[in-house]
Amino acid sequence: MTKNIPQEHFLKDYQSPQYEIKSVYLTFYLSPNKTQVINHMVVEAKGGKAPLLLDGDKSLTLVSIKENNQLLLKEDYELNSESLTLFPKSNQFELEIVTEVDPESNTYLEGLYRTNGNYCTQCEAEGFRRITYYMDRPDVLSSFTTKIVADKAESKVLLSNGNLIESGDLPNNQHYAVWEDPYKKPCYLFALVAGNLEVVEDTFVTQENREVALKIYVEARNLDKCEHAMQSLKKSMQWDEERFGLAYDLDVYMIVAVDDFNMGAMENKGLNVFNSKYVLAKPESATDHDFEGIESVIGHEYFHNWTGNRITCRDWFQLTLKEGLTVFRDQEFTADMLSPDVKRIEDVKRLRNNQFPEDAGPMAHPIQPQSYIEMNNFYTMTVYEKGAEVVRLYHTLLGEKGFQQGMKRYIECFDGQAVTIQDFRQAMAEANDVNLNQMHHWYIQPGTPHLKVTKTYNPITKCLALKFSQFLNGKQVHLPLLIPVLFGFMDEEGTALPIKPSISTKNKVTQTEKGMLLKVTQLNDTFEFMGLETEPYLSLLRHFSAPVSLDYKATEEELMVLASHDSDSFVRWESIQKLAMLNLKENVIRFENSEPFLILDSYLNAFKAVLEDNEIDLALKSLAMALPDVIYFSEQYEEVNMDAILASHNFLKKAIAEFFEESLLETYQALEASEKPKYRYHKEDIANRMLKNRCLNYLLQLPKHFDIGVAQYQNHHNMTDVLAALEAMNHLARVERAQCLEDFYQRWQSDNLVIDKWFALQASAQSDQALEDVKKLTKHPDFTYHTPNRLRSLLGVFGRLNFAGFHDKTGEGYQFLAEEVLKVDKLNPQVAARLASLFSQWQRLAEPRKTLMYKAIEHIASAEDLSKDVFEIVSKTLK
Ligand code: 0A1
Ligand code: ZN
Repeated sequence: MTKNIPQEHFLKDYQSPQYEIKSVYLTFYLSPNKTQVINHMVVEAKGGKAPLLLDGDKSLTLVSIKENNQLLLKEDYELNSESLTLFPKSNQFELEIVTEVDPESNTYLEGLYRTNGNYCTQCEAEGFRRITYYMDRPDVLSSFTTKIVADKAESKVLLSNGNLIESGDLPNNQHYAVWEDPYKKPCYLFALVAGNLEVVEDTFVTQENREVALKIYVEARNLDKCEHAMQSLKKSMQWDEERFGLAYDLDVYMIVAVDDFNMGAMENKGLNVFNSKYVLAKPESATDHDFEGIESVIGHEYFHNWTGNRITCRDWFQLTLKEGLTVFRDQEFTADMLSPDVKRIEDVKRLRNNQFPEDAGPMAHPIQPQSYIEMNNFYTMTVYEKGAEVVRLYHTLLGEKGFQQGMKRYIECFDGQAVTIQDFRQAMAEANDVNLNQMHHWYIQPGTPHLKVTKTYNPITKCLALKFSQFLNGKQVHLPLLIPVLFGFMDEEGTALPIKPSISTKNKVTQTEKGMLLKVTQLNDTFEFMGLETEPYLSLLRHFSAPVSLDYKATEEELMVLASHDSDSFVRWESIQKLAMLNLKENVIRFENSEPFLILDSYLNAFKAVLEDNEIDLALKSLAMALPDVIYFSEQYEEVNMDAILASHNFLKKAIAEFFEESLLETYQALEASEKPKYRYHKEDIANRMLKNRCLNYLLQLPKHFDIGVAQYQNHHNMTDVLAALEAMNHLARVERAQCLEDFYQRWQSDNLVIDKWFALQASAQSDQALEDVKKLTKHPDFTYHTPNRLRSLLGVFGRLNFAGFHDKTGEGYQFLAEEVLKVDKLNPQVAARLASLFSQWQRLAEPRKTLMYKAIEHIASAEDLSKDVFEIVSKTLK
């Protein structure tokens, strides 16, 4: 373990900055191994005569410092590996700091780095300090001008934030460009890109009649894959005007796609840098899922221009202020572009599979973390996705109109400022003249709330009492949460029953645009309803109206009625998933008692009803036919018996295939025959492919249908169908699978994003060979430790999705990944930390895996010179 324990930062210690940086003029002399950065600032003390502390990093080489043109001597300042402290002589002064950096050796991909020979930057959260000494904190807003000087042949294109104000040639085959950003911004939104890139251009005219030049910069070989990204950008701009009344505020919007990027994309003002995965697509090489990802990430970064850039965060503990809100906005955007019901279910699945485990594990934190060692570790599913669910609570409580009034006020009050989550809530409350103070409890407490519901029906008084009890982390000692529950009642036939709250309940129940809503505000809260002739079935948490785990013991009959008749598609989907879960859990017990598995009639009947329903949307049908994911299934247990869980899951999947073979085949063939030959990114076509490929996946559980998979692989030219065929074949080590994989590799060898899929397929194949195969693949010529996408597609997928291989009983899967984490940590701590978090569930695993995984984490923890990133994850995991 690192000898010096890294420093922890606390929200409670926040202090406003003592200095203002009025303006900053940066000059970059680009060179692969020695780039010089001249940082000229106009600084003003805000009162007092405190020392000026500038953040820095060990990767910086300090060349010189001048205060009001006077060169400072070593004794005039204090320098260490993380900061530079100055003792200014006056209240307003100019500071010129010259540093050198080495972009070529920057494998962390933070600060200024090189990717395929081009220069780019990543400054969020604290990367700007790897470029120059600065007050690297989001509440220091300044006016930036950037001059870039570079070799003409090496860097044809020179880009930074804002507007190009000057450019020209220089001696020695050099040229330059000067960019000026008219909006003040924190340094995390700074960007620079330079290199030999090509551009795809279009324009958009805003509602304010501003003509905006839209430019997507890519490497020449990718020019044919930008059409969808451009369309997505235009749709985002249009949508934000229509739904939020927000228009773009510069004359140019630039997107740059790079292959080496730690995250999805970055919202730098006017110059977004994207992981190429979220820009590049053509039907032959990208799936429906990829197309949807691009539309949503382009939307996300664009929406940040208002929620993040124009109004930013006071400090990094407020991250969910911009991220929760912007994810909510991108979710709504996708819902409006495609199908709202499908999107809602997909988002709930994502939350349950990824965020719920995080919130139940050793890294659990509130959406407003109270402390961190390495901020990059807090770009989490909790801050983003649970944060978005909390923003959605405001939306559910206030309605679309009230929410938009709140947004309007938020922007009027705080434009151009760095603010807090309280400021956002205040705007929402004031604009609607309501008190929302209780909402704060969602921000400061970790854990997925459990909402237990007990129903008491009195056949004489015809009265129903519903008692809601909130639990957090197993206890009832927390600050009570405000939990909005959309709900309905129905009879045994599935007919909706009237909702008549008693006098005492009336003010806690309202009719909203999303349906009837009750508000749970106490740890124990009871609601009474009158005039119910029979005991009703309960439809609760419609639309998944709060990010909670609902604990209501519905009967199988109740679930069957809800699954086919509820008016809310989320509840219909949820009910059939619950029936599947009952079946899966029953078989876990049977596995443990060495009894034969069974398939429950209730699930069979519900599945049959869905499969035979010709009215429902095909995408919803496909979602309803899917089994709960293994991750969510294992989340149901305090002690996870991996063998039992996998056996039960595999059994039920195969049993469904056997039971419904004929019908699945018929559906598959009909959809295959009706599929349009030309690919369209359109919701009906997507739904068709989704259902068809769901059927295919079941059918290939039966080896006799393997040929259908091979035929689909050979006959289709869109990646959605090609990849679905490979995925369906992936669980059987048959020669045809190997041949298709080889063919796929040969065909796509030169396309990095497709080769990522090729690695991911093999990394997720559940076979006895899995671990050996993955080990071998780390030696493959196309494997590289320098590209995060490649690391994620091989190592990330193996640890997250290869249950058989990673959780191999010998513990070798754990050891292997631990070694890989240590290798990656030397090059890219951010990615290493994400891989290290794959060990977070060790405490819940049944022996022998628990001890084996513990040992692997200990092995990481005992290494010399761990990064702060990995140190924080493993030390918290071992606690
Ligand atoms: N703000 C970006 C995500 C992002 C965060 C950190 C990064 O590097 C450490 C990169 C990107 C977003 O929400 O899209
Ligand atoms: Zn974001």
